[in-house]
Amino acid sequence: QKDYKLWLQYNKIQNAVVASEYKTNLGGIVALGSSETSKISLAELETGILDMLGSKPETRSAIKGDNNVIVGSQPALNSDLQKVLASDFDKINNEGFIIKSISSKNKKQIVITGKNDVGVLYGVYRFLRLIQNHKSISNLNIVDAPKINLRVLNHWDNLDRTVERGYAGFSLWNWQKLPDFIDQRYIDYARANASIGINGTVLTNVNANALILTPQYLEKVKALANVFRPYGIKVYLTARFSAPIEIGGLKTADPKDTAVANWWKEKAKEIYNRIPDFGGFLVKANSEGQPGPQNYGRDHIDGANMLADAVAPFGGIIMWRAFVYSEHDANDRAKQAYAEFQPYDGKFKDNVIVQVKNGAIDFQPREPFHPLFGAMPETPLMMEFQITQEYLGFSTHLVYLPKLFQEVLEADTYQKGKGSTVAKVIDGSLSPQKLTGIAGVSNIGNDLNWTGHPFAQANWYGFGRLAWDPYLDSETIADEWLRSTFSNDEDFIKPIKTMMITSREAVVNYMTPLGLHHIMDTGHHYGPGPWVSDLSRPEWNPTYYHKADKNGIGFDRSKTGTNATAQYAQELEQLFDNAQTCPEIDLLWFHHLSWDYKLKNGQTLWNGLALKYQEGVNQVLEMQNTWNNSEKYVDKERFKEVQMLLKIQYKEAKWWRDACLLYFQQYSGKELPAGVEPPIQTLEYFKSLKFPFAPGN
Ligand code: BDP
Repeated sequence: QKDYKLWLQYNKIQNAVVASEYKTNLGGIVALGSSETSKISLAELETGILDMLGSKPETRSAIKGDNNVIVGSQPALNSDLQKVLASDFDKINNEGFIIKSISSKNKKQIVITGKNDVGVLYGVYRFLRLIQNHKSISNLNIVDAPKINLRVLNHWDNLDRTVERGYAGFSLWNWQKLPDFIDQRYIDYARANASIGINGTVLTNVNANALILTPQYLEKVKALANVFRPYGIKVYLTARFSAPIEIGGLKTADPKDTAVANWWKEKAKEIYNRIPDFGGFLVKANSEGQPGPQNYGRDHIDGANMLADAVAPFGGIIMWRAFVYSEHDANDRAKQAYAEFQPYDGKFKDNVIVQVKNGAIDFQPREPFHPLFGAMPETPLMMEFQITQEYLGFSTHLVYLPKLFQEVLEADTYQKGKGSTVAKVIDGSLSPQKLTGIAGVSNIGNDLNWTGHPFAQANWYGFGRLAWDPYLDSETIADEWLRSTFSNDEDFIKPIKTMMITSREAVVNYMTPLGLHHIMDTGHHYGPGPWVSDLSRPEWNPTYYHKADKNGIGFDRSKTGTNATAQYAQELEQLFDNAQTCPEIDLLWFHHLSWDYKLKNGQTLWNGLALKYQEGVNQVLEMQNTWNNSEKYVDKERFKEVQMLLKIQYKEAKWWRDACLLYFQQYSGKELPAGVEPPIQTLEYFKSLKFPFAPGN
């Protein structure tokens, strides 16, 4: 099946001119090094070239003749090569690589190297991608290295193999059969991740189960770590804060209790005995009912630092999440993480990194960047994106997320003046940090195509690419992905790339335009539910977020409201505070405005909102047309799949539009403007729809 191969299709190159350049340059392979990782590099290069060119280059044991690809790490290169590449090596870190055409003794060669074997492996994947994308390899000079240290997937996978917010089947980890049975999928998973530079995986759900820390499960984790290691991937686990009680037999999990601290120290030792390169723990504490230090009157610093001490002797780290909000603070959920964490700046141990979601609420189709970015200069902050589409149509809707990720990374925090982008916060260039990191909540499951929607593979791919280089353009990433996954035909690439890029704004338009947020139906977060108002916690209700009434709509977070704007740098505070200067994409995030409020284009807010919903629907229709025109470039199976999914997306975009507009219309009391299609069903009908078995709940 084609989609199983992800972006590593290695399609046979049909264009003879293109192929001949490659054949000329790829006379032989000289592979230096004998580690597991080196073997993977060589095997990948051989299959990649064989599949794409139809013949395998000669394997040469020494550099003989010309047109060789020399693959090996810096220490494995001969002294001549080391000298020639010395200044390039100075430019890269441990995971970087160099791909360079060189002439030595009048002989042309291509060298793929790095400081260690994993760097070389990354170089091999980059090199193969050049060929996949039909780029010239005649005169190469690529020196590249990741800008962020920790590039990790967060699997919200439970031990029973269900996946929280997972829409691509069950968990890949077959705990029942581990450690003795190694599913080929584990290897294919590691390979796919290595090909985009992902170097860590948190195997378990942030809503953690302490059992994973018992010896029986640690044996299984060790087996996975052994599979992933040669691909440069470290394993991490989530630590349930109450584990000392649940599996340790202690009476408390108080971080200031010596027995508790010792229990974690022993646990760390036990883990590192099995997995010497274990990455560390990811912790969700005192958040949505998870236990944490506050259960014992302690704070996040006490909790994080106690765990940090346990893993520090082994080089481990703690990723401590800042996703906290309390039901007892009715004021504004968007302010709570900042209010609680900002004062902790500079107080965590060196091996703690604080993991912050991209926005202050929760992975919405659009949120302004989280105000903590740039506001904790003395603390390493790690970005948390959600690759799985909890609030963006699951694996049914085509939404190209790198566009969203890029918007956040490019956002200017102004914390050190203009140009203080979020990307610079997380790569440690704004305020130097030893630890830097980025996490993506995985969208991977055991579906044959890994991610449910064939185009959701692009979100996994794009996350990896941006984790490597947060300054990349999402359009360039889409281009690479399409060429590697489908076809190099320009007549295919151009429209489909546009379709991908548009898809992000389309979902915002048909779900939550103009800054609306969290109006998804309860629990599953799939369809619209702006009417929901009866949940036990106020901030779980959509009505809490849109605040529609006859006077208008939107959440006043300006200084006349909750003053959440004050959590941003002054430049932004001023900008956001005033509805006239607030970017319209975030208007109702920051302001409650009357239905007659005039938008920049002269439309009333009601008309503008309605037209945005319609625009979203139109955009999906356009996406459908674009895809239908691409039939001749795509294999039957994937073509059909995407076609069916887009059809559902179109139907559901209309559902969103109709349900939301009918609901808001009760308050605005106004007619739909010209250009907005009349709803097909009644509000009562939309309210009656229930989804008790929606996946991932
Ligand atoms: C929310 C999800 C919930 C997660 C939580 C988290 O609805 O399933 O457990 O975030 O990130 O988006 O901890």
